[in-house]
Amino acid sequence: MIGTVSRTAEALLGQDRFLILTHRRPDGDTTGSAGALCLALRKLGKTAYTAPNHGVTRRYSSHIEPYYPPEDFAPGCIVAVDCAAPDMLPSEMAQYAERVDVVIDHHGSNPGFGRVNLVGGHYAACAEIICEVIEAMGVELDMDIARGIYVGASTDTGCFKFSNTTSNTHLVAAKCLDAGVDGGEINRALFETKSRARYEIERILFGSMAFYHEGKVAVALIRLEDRRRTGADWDDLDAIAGIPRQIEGVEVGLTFTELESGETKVSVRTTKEVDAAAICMQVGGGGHLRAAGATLPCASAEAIQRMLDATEKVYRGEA
Ligand SMILES: [Mn+2]
Repeated sequence: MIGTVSRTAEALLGQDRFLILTHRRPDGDTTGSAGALCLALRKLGKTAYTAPNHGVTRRYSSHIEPYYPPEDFAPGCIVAVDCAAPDMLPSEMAQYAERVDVVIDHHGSNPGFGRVNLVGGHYAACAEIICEVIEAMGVELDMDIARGIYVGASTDTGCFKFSNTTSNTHLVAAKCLDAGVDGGEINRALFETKSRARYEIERILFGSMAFYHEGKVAVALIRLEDRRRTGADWDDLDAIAGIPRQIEGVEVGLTFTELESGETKVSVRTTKEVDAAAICMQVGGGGHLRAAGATLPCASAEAIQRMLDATEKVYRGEA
């Protein structure tokens, strides 16, 4: 852990007029963390707002949109939550990148770009750290604060299912349930309920799936035309790349999405046998061991061929 919870809590208690920043393509952790911290600071009698994030989708907007500042607001203390680096801030927040006062994050790669930094790389979710900071400031979790924390912990662990989930994640979730959060209802809405557009896109995705390398590699394609016809937006496509890997025997799931620009986005999800980043790095992309991606400057047919070649090279131990 870089920094200490108590010193971070102290730094926050000594400040006022907070503006809380979230990362680009905001997820449940950055928005849930921001909303929870904002409410906790307000409970202490402070002025606190969350910065408008233009990329927020309807799934997570309720955590930050109600707390957007008035236009003439001049922040006194800028806090970034769940932001791994200044360039992770959306363009509308770039003006604050150089003057972040407090960074609270769980990405081990965070360079510590604030004046005060609290970075715990072993936490599954930033929301877990936010929970500790809120408690250290002497604020009791109420249902509204706990809802943000719970959503952050739940979404960053795939509903407490991914290998990053720790006993602390469950402890934090337990505190949220004690504060009155309805975990079953939140998780049903986040992980089970799907929009009609999402359902139509999944139907297309399953129909498009083809298998290679003795069934170990699955390829799925979402065409531009499919998105237009179904009306599916990026919210509807959230985590869709995890689907090919669900099929027994599949070690590499390659999900291709045609972009308006004529380029093709690929998301790679693998099981423990194969390094996803090693596949994507061959085409200029990158990511983690099990989840990586790239954008190829070509049409989908060529992108599929290039990614199959790249995957083959990893299997042969050549990349
Ligand atoms: Mn996170």
